[in-house]
Amino acid sequence: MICLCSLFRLTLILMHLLTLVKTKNDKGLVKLIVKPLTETFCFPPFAEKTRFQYPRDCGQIMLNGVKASGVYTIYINGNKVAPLKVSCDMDTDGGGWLVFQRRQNGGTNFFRPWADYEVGFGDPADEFWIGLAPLHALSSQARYELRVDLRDGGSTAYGYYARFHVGSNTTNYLLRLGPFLGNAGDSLMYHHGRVFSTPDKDNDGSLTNCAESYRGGWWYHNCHQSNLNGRYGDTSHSRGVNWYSWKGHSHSISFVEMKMRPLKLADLRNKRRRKHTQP
Ligand SMILES: [Ca+2]
Repeated sequence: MICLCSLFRLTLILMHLLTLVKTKNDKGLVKLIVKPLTETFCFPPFAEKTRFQYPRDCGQIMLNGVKASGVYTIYINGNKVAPLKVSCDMDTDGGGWLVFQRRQNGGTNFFRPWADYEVGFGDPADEFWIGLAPLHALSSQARYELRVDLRDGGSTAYGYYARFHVGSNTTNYLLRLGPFLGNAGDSLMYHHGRVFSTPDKDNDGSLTNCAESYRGGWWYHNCHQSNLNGRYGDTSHSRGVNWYSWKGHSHSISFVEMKMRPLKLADLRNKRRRKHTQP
């Protein structure tokens, strides 16, 4: 019979057996490191495969090997004490998109005060607005691109902006955009450089209260070419979920998603694509 003392000795020997492990650092350089045998064989799936233990966006979740769209936990600025549940779109145009707004059934009220728009509301698995404060923090982590996906009556369209940033609360969440691409027409650049308004906080460029008149919170100017937080299903002029260059001001679009992705992720993908297509 093996005594307890022998078992203890055997365990100690195993723990001190070391193995050489080949790893890659962020720059892709291969290096050899020495690890205890126990670590190598007992806990490799998490320690070796998860590149970002506290992913800051859906791009890093994708780089961790996640391929399915869904709700995941991120940590803005890698801050592990502040987890945030977000919706990731891993299917559209290569994936890695963090969805920050969705309309799809009218079940969530978007005619809300400043305080709600600031912190966010709704359900990331259904209709929601992530919040202006998280949007500022998220879009300040790196350089981001923006995509707006629209769907209505079996047809789809999208708008893409090569840069997306939302300022801090001291700027009233000023919107900054880069050049447009897409087949929906550009109905957001009109709002570039504008600040956010809600029914109870009129920061727009009009004598009237745009948010009150058009039933949502937005970067209203005088007043809008897009109103993606407008009243779901409302076909009266400018009040519904509008994207003027696709469906005009009197059509409320039935499905909308707004999403952001780090530009660096697209660069990485393009580099890989170029590498694979080179003769
Ligand atoms: Ca006004």
